[in-house]
Amino acid sequence: MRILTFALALCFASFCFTSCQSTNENAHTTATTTASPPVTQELSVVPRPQTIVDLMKQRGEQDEAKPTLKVLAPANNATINGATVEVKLDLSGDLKGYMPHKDPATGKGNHIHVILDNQPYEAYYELNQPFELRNVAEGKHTLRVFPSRPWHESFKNDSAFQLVTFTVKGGGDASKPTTTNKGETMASPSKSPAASASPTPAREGKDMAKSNAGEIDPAKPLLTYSRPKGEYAGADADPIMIDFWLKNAKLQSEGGDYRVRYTVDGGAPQFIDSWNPIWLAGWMSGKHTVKLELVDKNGQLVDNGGYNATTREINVVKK
Ligand SMILES: [Cu+2]
Repeated sequence: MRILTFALALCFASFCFTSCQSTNENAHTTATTTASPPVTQELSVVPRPQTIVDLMKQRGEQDEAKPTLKVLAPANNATINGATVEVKLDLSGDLKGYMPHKDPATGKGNHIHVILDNQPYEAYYELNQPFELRNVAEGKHTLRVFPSRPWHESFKNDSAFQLVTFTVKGGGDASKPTTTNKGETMASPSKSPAASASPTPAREGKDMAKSNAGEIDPAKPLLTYSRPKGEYAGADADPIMIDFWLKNAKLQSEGGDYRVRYTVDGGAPQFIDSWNPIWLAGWMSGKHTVKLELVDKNGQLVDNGGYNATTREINVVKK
């Protein structure tokens, strides 16, 4: 009887051991399965995409241009009556064939990045007619402009960048202009139904979000956020370029004290130490934030009216 009890106990213990072990294994497997997703986005800096390298070869010398951009209107320190501000630019200098123009077939081409205050830039293609900033709020504003390539990489010679300050009187929502091109729709001679009937084609322009100028000092270091912006789909979504304009500041690898810090989705900050675009690969579908900041050698933000720390939301649609 005692032997039987012992045997039973042994058997039970053995069963328990095996069963416990298998339970543990199951628990372990389950825990692992639960812990592995979601897959985290790991971005890496990759070389300039081959498609752009090939495009640059086709474009000849123009990517070596040293364009000089001048703001004819609004004049620096001008006061504009009404909510529509006409932007007129003059492009000169060593252009090597560079000229802004939208190819109607592809919808792409060289263009100027036009930035009201610290809003996302607008693309301006045909310089022979003004670009209209519509529904501009009353008060003080800055306008920043610089030439860009079809893939939105900016020209970085000193005379390419211009900044003017102006004031709008009687602007804003209350006096919203009667424009036929509202919201996201860019005025385009080829797309506007009125264009064929009208002797003067519709101007390029955009309804602007409400904003005013930051208290910026144009003589101090200024970082201008340019790209990324908006929606990226398919092949354009990977890699994605970060590009910016720097005024009155040299980065560390160019003999200066400054660094550009970028942060994606609030993650670990990374640094750019030479003034060139970078391409980041590994984006997951969905919305992302990209923050660009100008910092000193101690990692402290170098403020200039709030423009030197800018966060944009982009949307990545991978197929
Ligand atoms: Cu662009």
